[in-house]
Formats: sequence, C-alpha cells, structure tokens
Amino acid sequence: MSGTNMMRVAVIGGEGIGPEVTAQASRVLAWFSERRRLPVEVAEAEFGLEAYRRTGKVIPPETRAAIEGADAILFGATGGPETAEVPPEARREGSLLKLRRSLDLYANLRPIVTDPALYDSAPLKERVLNGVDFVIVRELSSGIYFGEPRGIESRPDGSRRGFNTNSYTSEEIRRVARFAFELARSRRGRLCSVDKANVMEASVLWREEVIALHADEFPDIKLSHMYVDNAAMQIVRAPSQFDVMVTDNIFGDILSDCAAMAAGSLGMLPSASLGPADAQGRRTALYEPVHGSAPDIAGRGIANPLGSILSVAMMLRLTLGRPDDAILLERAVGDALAHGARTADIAEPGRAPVSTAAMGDAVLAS
Ligand code: GGG
Repeated sequence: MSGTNMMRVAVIGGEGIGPEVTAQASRVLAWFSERRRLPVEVAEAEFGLEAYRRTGKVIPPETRAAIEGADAILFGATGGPETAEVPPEARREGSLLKLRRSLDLYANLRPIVTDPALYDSAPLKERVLNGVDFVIVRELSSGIYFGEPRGIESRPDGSRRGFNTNSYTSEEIRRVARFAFELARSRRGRLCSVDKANVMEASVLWREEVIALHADEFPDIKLSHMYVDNAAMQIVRAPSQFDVMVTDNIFGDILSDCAAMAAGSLGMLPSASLGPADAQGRRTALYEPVHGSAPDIAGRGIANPLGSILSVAMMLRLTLGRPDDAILLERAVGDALAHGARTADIAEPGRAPVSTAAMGDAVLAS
C-alpha cells in the first residue's frame, strides 16, 4: 500500500536498446529513493514484441493498469525490424503513438543542451557547439501522424496511392503554443514558432493562432516565426540563437533529431511528454529518451543511457516536485562526462568507450 505522499512510476523498457538504457535510469531512480528519501514506488511493465509473444498484445492489460495507476511513466524505446513479427493490427493497437494520444500527451519537451565536457573534446569539438541551450516543444497528439483520412488505395489503372492528412484545430494549436509561451516566460523570454505557412493550410492556421495568442496573452514574449526548412538550417548553423521553439508533430520529430547533433549525439537527449493540467496542476507525464530502439546495437550493452537518465531529471523536476534533485542529477551527468566517461556514440577515436552499465556507474559515482 502506498503512503499518502508516495509517487508511483511505471517503468517500461520496451524494445531494442530501450530495456538496457532504462535499467540504468531505474538504478538512478532507486538511488534517489534510497539516498534522498524520494517517496517513489516503481512498477515494471512489459511493452512490445516480448509482451506480444507472451500475451498476444503489445500493451498487455497489466501494463495498461500500471500506466493508469502511475504518476509518471518512464519509457525506453520501441521499433525495429524484428517487431515485424507483430501483426500490423496488434502493432497499431499498441503503438507508442497511440499510447501518447490516448493519454492526451500534447506537449513534448525536448531540451537541447550541450555539455561543456563534450564541446571541449575533439572530435566532437567540430560539431558540439558551445552555449546551446534551447527547448523544442513538439505538438505530440495531432497533425499528420493522426489526421484522417489516411490510407493506401488501389486505383483503377492498377497503381496505388498512399495518403495522409495534416490537420490541426485552433484549440490544438493554442494549447501547445500556450505551453511554449509559458515555458519561454520562465526562461529567456523568446519563442520561435516553426511552420510551413507559405504552402500548407494547417500551417497558415498554426501561424494565425500563435500570433493571436501572443497578442492576447503573451505580449511580453519576443515571438518570431520560421519556415521549417530555414529552421533546420538555422539549427545546424547557429543553434544558440534559440530559447524555446514550438512546432507541430512531424516538424518537431525531424528538427529534434537534427538538433541532437549540437548536443553530440541523439543518445544524449531526454524528453517529457505532458498532458493537460488538472485542478492541482498535475499532468499525465511520460518521460523517455528521444532516441528509438537502435536495433543495430541492441543487446550489446553499448548504448548511451544518458538520454534516459536525463529523462529522470526531467521527471524529478516536472512530476516528482524535486527541482534540487534534478539539478543534482544533471550535475552528476556533467561530472561523469568531465571525468571522461564516454559511450561509443560520444567517444573520441583512440579512447576506449564505456559500456551502458559503466556509464550508469559513472553517474552514480559522481
Ligand atoms: N524513445 C522514443 C521512441 O521509442 N521512438 C520511436 C517511436 O516513437 N515510434 C513510434 C511508434 O512506434 O509508435
């Protein structure tokens, strides 16, 4: 039985490298529970191919129950070629996309921060840029990934046509834009809204709603707009110009992978996906590294767990009410890097990379 202040975290490793990196993040969570008296109760739950093999479902009922009873979810990763064993219908029913939407996780926060230890170390020096610290707020529950109609149709001439619909309502745009404006207000006061309003109708509405919300509620925020193609170039050219960026589902998906290179590796990036706030200000929250299942290195114990570990820092700050512990953990990651711990994705040539578990050890020792 939980104590009154006990927070529940559902830990779901998922597929590919997901379980490996999540195991290290779980160790970190256990450290805070034991050493910092964090009142947290962890329930591990199955998701994906193994769950399908055992139960016939990608998300079995026990996992759904763990998710429903949780204050926060720590997720690993999903996807990979071997998951083709799962029939498309079962996969669709249990996809991460569908889970995020069913939980109404509309605001996906992806902080891009470069660690000094990495920008000082060759050869990352060439691409890890000093002073990058911005957050991409990606709309996560609508847009072209969910719009109807969608499908693949056969045509009378024997050819086939695949189609999707990019669709946003005013309310969907306003709620994620409001979230991003508020975040900008708590940071350096600048918001860049990214769209493709020169050619796409959903983007025309996106820009109109952001401009109206700015005038109505956030005139103190310095708002700018960028087309997505320019934003991709600017992220590579001069990422330190950004404070908060807000964009739709597909643009945010692509731009955040692009931005990851400014931080050294996709393996470094954490994320938080948040739903609407209730009367007490609590939000449904799912934390996960930005990276996917990386099937090429799965099972080898070499993946970078820092994206997952830093997702725990986001959880400490945003759900568990422990901002000081979040800072402690971020500093421990910085110290581990400063002392030279490098997984293969961020290792300099000639320097032996550490394993996933050894990176977890290095963080816990810092
Ligand atoms: N940790 C992020 C991750 O696993 N990404 C893969 C992803 O989002 N796949 C979409 C899906 O399977 O629904």
